[in-house]
Amino acid sequence: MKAKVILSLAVILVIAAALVWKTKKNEPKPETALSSTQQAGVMMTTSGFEPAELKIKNGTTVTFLNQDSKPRWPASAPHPTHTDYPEFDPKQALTSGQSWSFTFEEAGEWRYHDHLNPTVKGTITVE
Ligand SMILES: [Cu+2]
Repeated sequence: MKAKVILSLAVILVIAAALVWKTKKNEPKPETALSSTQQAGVMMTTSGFEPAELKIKNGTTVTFLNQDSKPRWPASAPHPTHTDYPEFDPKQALTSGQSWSFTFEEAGEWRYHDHLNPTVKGTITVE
């Protein structure tokens, strides 16, 4: 009688283990899931860029959202030429509520500023 109970328990355990293994096998690999959805955001408010310092993986798309009432213009250092990373520049101001997305494809520590108010600064580190 005891042996039968132990045998039944063993069978249940084997079935449970097989089910867990099968479920795990069907899960997408974390690397695959991340590579297609690398997103980050920077808000532009009266107090500047939030966060002012951001660290991202290469290939990440950063969306700059103007939450200020005044126009804002995120752009690569140095002001006014933006030559460090020329593509990191929407080439026009973002009005209140407007956003601009840029995909960083070069590793480095990219300093930037608000072109309309160059003392407002931030840094995006691309690894
Ligand atoms: Cu500038």
